Amino acid sequence: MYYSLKSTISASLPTVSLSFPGRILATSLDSARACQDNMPMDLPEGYKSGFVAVAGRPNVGKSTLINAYLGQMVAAVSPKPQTTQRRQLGILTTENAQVIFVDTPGIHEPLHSLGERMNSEAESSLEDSDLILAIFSLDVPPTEDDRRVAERIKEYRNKKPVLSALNKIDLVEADELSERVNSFETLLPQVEMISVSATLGDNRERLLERIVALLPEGPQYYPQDQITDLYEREIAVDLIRAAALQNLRNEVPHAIAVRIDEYKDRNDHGAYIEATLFVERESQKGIVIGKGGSMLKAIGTSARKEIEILTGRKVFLKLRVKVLRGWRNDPNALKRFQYGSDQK
Ligand SMILES: Nc1nc2c(ncn2[C@@H]2O[C@H](COP(=O)(O)OP(=O)(O)OP(=O)(O)O)[C@@H](O)[C@H]2O)c(=O)[nH]1
Ligand SMILES: [Mg+2]
Repeated sequence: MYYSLKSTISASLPTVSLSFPGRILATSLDSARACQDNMPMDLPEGYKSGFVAVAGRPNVGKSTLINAYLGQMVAAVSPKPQTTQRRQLGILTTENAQVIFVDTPGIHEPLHSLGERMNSEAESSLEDSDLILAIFSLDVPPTEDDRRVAERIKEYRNKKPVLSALNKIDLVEADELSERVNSFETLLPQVEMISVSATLGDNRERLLERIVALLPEGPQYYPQDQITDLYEREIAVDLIRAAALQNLRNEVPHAIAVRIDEYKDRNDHGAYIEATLFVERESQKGIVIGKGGSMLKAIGTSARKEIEILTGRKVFLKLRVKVLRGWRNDPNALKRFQYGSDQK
């Protein structure tokens, strides 16, 4: 089931979704565009729509901003970098516009094949989008990864509108603000930059107005109550991973992949989920399980709470841990965990 505001959307899905049972709605942004024939056409004149690639280094708040616009958590968020590992849509439909945010993995210096795939996933979203929203974070001066992001985005400046959000304005001292803003302005000269706080809401509305203003006129690509292109179980994978990121302190978290083994409805009110956390080494398995199973229990509890909020129903979640040596450099494993494999 796609996750939507109604959460029981299946009856109102467009015919196109039925031809991809169990799959992501749009395998590419172009195929989403091709869906438009199935959409209602009674839109006001001048209706705006399009795909907004939300790009930036890891941890700047891309997913947080998208969740804030949607008014609920559809994209996993955590204080650790590289939380988002694959492209995900966040679809905001208003009376005047349909803004399709494309949440992308943070662009960074890759250390393994998984990192390379994450970067290329982000890059293809830049290419396919109608508008690029470059996100930087004001809490620290520009980093190497910020420069990398700026260089990539510069290539598109003459091809499509580019807008930038300087996030986490709430974390900057007032007397440092203008100097900090300047340092980002020099990264992307001639690009309009708006300072925002994704969490507190400062300037969020203004940023959205500018996004809508820069989008082309167009149809509703998605039904108005659909808010993402991922299924509940795919979002659950991300939420379980984010819970592991939040609970584990050392380097283990990024070596974790999650596979859902069972996802069943339990009468009308609940869901039964079994999932496996794959780690790369035996020693990591011990850390993830924790003393007497305490860490795995903590991860399970926070993941279950998030999935319950997302789905609005009771969830029974059972987790186990297995070792899959070096999976981040194993093309077959990456394919199995669907990193970039079926979205290109
Ligand atoms: N104080 C403050 N924290 C924020 C703000 N926006 C995001 N954060 C925090 O920053 C951290 C990273 O947020 P994410 O949304 O996961 O960042 P991301 O850019 O999606 O990161 P990746 O998926 O790793 O690329 C989380 O702990 C958020 O709560 C903000 O405006 N102010
Ligand atoms: Mg993210």
